[in-house]
Amino acid sequence: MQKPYRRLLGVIGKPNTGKTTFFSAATLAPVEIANYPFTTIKPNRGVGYVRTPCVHEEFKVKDNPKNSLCLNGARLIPVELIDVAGLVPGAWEGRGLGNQFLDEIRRADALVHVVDASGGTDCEGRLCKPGEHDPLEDVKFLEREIDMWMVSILKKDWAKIARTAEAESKEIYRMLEERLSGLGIKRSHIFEAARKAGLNADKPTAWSEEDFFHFVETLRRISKPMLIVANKIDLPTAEANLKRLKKLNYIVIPCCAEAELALRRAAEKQLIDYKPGDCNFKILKPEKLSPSQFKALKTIREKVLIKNGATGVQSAINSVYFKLLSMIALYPVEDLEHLADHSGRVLPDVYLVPYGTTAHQFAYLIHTELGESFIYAVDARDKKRIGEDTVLRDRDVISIVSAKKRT
Ligand SMILES: Nc1nc2c(ncn2[C@@H]2O[C@H](COP(=O)(O)OP(=O)(O)OP(=O)(O)O)[C@@H](O)[C@H]2O)c(=O)[nH]1
Ligand SMILES: [Mg+2]
Repeated sequence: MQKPYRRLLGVIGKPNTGKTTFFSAATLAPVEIANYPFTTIKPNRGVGYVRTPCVHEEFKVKDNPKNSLCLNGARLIPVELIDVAGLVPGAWEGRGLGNQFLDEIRRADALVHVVDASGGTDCEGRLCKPGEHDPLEDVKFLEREIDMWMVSILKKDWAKIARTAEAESKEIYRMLEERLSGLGIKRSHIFEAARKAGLNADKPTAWSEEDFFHFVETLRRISKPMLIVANKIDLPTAEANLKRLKKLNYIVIPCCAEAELALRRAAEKQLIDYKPGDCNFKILKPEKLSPSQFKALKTIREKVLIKNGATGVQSAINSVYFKLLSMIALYPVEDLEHLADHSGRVLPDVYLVPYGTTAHQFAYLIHTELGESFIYAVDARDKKRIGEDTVLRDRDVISIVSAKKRT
């Protein structure tokens, strides 16, 4: 079963925008990348990382991570990504690889929409003159595809659902939840969408066509939160489009996925010192670099890193987890004095959990048994006891005291 704190990130967009490049840069998975549409047919799944400053420096200990990595003070927490086939207009009706695509994003908890900010690919991902295509259209089109997909699932028996809900005083939320559970949509999402859209959930038969569409759109925003990666920012025509994209109601991250991929691969070969999300890199083995590699690295530094602060890939992944999904990072420890687990590993684990998680809920997330035998928790910073209802904060280091054991 998927652990409750696991969240799947879907990388989506029309063909040829750099989705697989983004995915590959984030996961270092060897996957096919090419400058024509529909390079990706079967979805790629892989593990990327959320980056957070590790607490070991603050606590002045040397850590020994188990479920994550610590690179020079940066804690990298593994998260799952899925890269799917490009989406073309009409996908919801089955055009392109539409149905398959939509099937794959069912399970995604959040979406990264990779847009070709340079405007160098048309609405179906074919190469065009840079600047010729308007990436804002891609944002609108993708929203519409997902909306129409949800509408097509709901519309079929909407009238019946609405009537039954009213006549048999059944909650519309429960009925819609049943209908939409395959899309990873929960009752809380539906509840919030109806409330936000200002609709009367007791009288669904009175919803107009417009109300219904407004509900679906709100539901999409809540259940599949999305941010925009303005990719190919290295190309001159991207700058103006980035400004325009930023005016939309989304988090927009300027990105050069190609640069991140090059840096990650060079770091993997230990040619450079670079961690995902860094604003610079250091060349470690200049003698092993060819003149063209030198030039490429220099260009990345000047045109991408100095200009934008980073390549954008890490920033996008972090924004998904920390902003869109409002998650926090928690470190469970057993031995408070050494901040270690039962075998003496220091700060072994870090968990991403939704903001609002209480100490008791955290115990359950670690292990059901620990939740059941929970007595109290201790905050490692001030060594004070905290009660079961205390809401935990980002980067808390927590020891749980239970009737059976401590964690
Ligand atoms: N200039 C530039 N080109 C990029 C960047 N990222 C990707 N590309 C290029 O864009 C083209 C498409 O990249 P892919 O990663 O295969 O794109 P995709 O969105 O996965 O494409 P499909 O699988 O066909 O939908 C390739 O030629 C990449 O090298 C970038 O940041 N800048
Ligand atoms: Mg691809």
